[in-house]
This record gives sequence, C-alpha cells and structure tokens, in this order.
Amino acid sequence: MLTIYSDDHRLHHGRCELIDGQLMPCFEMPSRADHVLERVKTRELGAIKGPADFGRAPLLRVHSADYLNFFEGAWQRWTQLGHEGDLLPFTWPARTLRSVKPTGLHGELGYYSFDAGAPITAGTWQAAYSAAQVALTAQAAIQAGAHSAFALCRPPGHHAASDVMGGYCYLNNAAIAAQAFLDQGRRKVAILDVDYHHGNGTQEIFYQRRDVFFASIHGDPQAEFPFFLGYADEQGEGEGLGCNVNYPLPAGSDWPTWSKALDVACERIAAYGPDVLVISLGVDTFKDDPISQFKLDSPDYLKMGERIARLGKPTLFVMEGGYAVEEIGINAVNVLEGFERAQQEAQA
Ligand code: OKP
Ligand code: ZN
Repeated sequence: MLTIYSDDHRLHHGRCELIDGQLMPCFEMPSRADHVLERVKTRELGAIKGPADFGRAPLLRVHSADYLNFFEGAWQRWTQLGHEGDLLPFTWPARTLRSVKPTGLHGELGYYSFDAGAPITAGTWQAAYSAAQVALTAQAAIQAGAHSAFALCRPPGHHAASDVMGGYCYLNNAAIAAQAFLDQGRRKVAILDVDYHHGNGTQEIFYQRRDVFFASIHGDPQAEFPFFLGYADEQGEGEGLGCNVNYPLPAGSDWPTWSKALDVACERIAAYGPDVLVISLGVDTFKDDPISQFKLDSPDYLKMGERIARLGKPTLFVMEGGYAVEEIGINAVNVLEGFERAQQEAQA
C-alpha cells in the first residue's frame, strides 16, 4: 500500500493543553507521526511519497473562505500584538451569548473554534495545509487506480467542521478527500470513522448530504469528548436523512463489543453502496491510550483491517488520533496490513 507523508507535520507542535485542571504537554505531538512512519518502513508496507500541491481550491470545497483566511493569518496577528507563545481561545459563543463575529483576534478565534484543544503556533497553518495535501495526494492515487492508500496526516482533522477548529483539528483531511472524490466523478462516498472520539466535524460537513454516508464508532458523548455531538439519534437532515449513523459505546468497550458495532456499520455502508470508502483511522481505541477508555489490543487492529477490506471498495485511510505513542505505529499499520491480507486473499 502506498503511503503519503510530509515532514511539514513537524511545523505544528503545540506546547500544552488543559487536562483535569492541569496544563500538560500536548498529547497530539510530532513523535506520533514519526512512529507511524517508522512502522510503515519496518513492515515494508510499500512506497512512501511526498504530497503534491493541489492548492486551496479543494480545501474551499469543505471549509469557508473566511475560516481559511482567519486560520492562515492568525499567527501573524498574534505576533504583531507582541506575543510569542501558542495562540489559544478561551471564550466561545455558547448558548447565552450571540454568534456575532468580533473583529479582535480573541473574539474571532472564539467564533472559529469550539474548544481550547487546538493551539495555533507559528507553523500550524503550514502543517495543516500539508496534511490536507497529503490526504488529497493519497486520494489522487486511488482515483488513478490504486485499490488503497494511506494518508499519514498530522495534525488530525475529523473534529474540524466547515468553519470551526477544535480537538487538535484544523482542516478536515478526510472530508476534503471525500469531497475531492465526488468532484472527480465518484457518485457516493462512505466515511467510516473508527477513532475513539466522535468525528463531529465530518458529521457537520456532510449532515445534509446524501452523496456522503458518515458512520462513526466512538466513546459515548454523554461522558466523552466532544460531548455535544455524536449521539445515536443523529441520522442526517433533509436530503441527508438516513446518511449519518453514530455508534456510541460505553467506556471499557473491548473488541467483542467494538467489532459488533463495526459489523453493523459495515452492513449499513454496504447497503448504501458507495463507490469508494474513506476511513478516519484513529487508533486511540487502544487499551493503553492515555486519554481514551476503550480496550482494543494490537492484534484487534489486524481484524479491523480485514473487516474493512471485506466491503470490497477502493479505500483511503486517513490518519486521525492515537496517543499511546510507542504503539501507535503498530496499531495503525496493523489495520493496513490486515486490510491488505484480506484483500489479497479475496483476489486469490
Ligand atoms: C482528537 B482525536 C481538553 C482535553 C480534550 C480532546 C481530545 C481530542 C481528540 N484539552 N481532549 O479525535 O483523536
Ligand atoms: Zn480521537
């Protein structure tokens, strides 16, 4: 399987995040991608290539122009105000306030974010831009005939909505790639989000659409980030009604529980009949993940890849979460190897 990767991810390195009342070093750190890349190499998964540059147009198919302009320019405004630490929001237009867009930097940042988990640093725009290009380059490989490809994206994307950042995410790499498939002639795309956290951004972007089916298996938002989306009764709206499906699971869920949800999700996807599949590949479902509560073990990821392969669709894997840094490479690449093994057996 071809892997697309860019060193630009290193340009994004947030200093800290607030966890349980403590400022902690960001869990979403550069070494995550390093470990995945290392494992791709040692397992000889396939060629590793850098991204092409498809420009801003495919990003604008998913994100608003004002959001992209704000994100790209925010760091310079921050430094012009004399600051050099990370730019972090701390006030949001929650229910009792108005969703006006203030002109000052902090007001505008609150308008364009939903939590304090997405710090903007000097290189954040470039890293996120390159991650989107990584996803688009892997998408292009599938469009050119490859059965699968791996976009080793960092920072992740699935919490980023059309004009809102948060949860370590800025640009929705998976959504940008899914939209590119449609713009290049595919009629129906399914996105399966296996990250521990609900892909609220992806859901929002496609909620009223029937050309994209979104399925997500995740920690129950009653008790887990992002708390305010990801419930089982969210089924899509208007034309998109029936094209969104959430599988919230309780803390402690292990492979027997998790894989039942995967089976049901795969059945729904098969019934939808997509031309192509995009996997939001988070491996923070791992038993030793420091911020998550599921109990999957490394061999389970092989089975996950096999089940996905049985859908028989061209499949783009887009890296999302996973914070057990030592095991992130093993777990992510296990999904890809399980997929390839099942795929090769099906062909033989
Ligand atoms: C990103 B992805 C407060 C802690 C909130 C945010 C989790 C984001 C996960 N700073 N945690 O889905 O793996
Ligand atoms: Zn996650």
